[in-house]
Amino acid sequence: MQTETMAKKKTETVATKESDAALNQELLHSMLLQRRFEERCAEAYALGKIGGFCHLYIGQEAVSTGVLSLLRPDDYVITTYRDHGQALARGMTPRAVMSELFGRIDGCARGKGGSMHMFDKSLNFLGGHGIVGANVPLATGVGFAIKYRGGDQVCICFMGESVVNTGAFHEALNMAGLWKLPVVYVIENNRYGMGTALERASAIHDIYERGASYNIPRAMCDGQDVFAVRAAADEAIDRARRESLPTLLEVRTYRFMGHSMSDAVSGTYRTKAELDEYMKRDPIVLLRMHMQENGELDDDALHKLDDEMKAVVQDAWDFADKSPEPPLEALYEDVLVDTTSDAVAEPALSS
Ligand SMILES: Cc1ncc(C[n+]2csc(CCOP(=O)(O)OP(=O)(O)O)c2C)c(N)n1
Ligand SMILES: [Mg+2]
Repeated sequence: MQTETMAKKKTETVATKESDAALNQELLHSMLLQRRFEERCAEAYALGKIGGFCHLYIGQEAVSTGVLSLLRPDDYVITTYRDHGQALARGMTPRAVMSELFGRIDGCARGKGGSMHMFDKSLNFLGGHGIVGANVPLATGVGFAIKYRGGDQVCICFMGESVVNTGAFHEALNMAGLWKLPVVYVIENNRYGMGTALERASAIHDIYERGASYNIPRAMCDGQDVFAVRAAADEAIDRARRESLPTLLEVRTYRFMGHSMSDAVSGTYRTKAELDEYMKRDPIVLLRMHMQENGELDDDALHKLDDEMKAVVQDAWDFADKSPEPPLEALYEDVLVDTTSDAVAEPALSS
């Protein structure tokens, strides 16, 4: 979700942003919506209302909110299967996201995509992709299309840290470096790829350094601090928009839930003590405390906002519950697109 306040403040300094109560309120709103939404997803999954895979984003909300709060409506976003939070932060309605999770016809992909395939063309939100690394070449292609058409949009490509060990990542970053494409590759380093710790899978632990191989500007920031994410993302987005240059941005974060709903919260690959330590830096608590210390938020306002978010999510649940399942014939629809049809508009060559 990008509001006027968020856009207006995007070029100001972090110090200015930190003291901006209205902006902070919007950031808190965005992050709290994602958190309350996904807590109910876990409940719905346990009740069998959501089928298939379901990967929660809880703990990483400062990344989606921090980055996407800086975008223009005509920019592009592409992501992985851990996509509910980003879909909401980009402005998809909780009703459309919940209906998709419930496999219902009012979902963004008419209930046929499910948790891993959130998509909204009107928001230039290009998924939701289940194959690790598959969205990275697509993002490079979007960056190429922007440049070819002479536009000044930016493409944000979210991925987990495991992606940097796939071949597609290297091919795509090489092309982005070579052709100077306006893509910000955001690595959400939550330290684990399923049950495998980064240190067991990667020869390099400072992942952002991988950008050096392709002469791509690179940076790293704290993913639990929404202001730090915004500051780093702002620089990368500006570089893409003004100079048409890619950035590899590593954001260090942590997931508070298991890899997916079929994985225990701490499991055998990480200890409860480690999880507890990271949970002390809950991004929502950090922002809330900052606002409380600055006198921007009191207990009443916090409870009111929280109640509002819970009501919005309850409304999404009720709406999804009432939405019909797609009919059987729908299986044959939306499979192939006729690219020769007049219905497909010719791409504009300039913005
Ligand atoms: C090509 C491919 N190989 C394996 C998988 C199975 N898989 C799903 S998620 C995942 C781990 C990805 O970890 P990471 O990129 O760090 O993202 P995170 O889940 O931590 O957000 C794997 C191996 C897959 N989906 N695609
Ligand atoms: Mg990971």
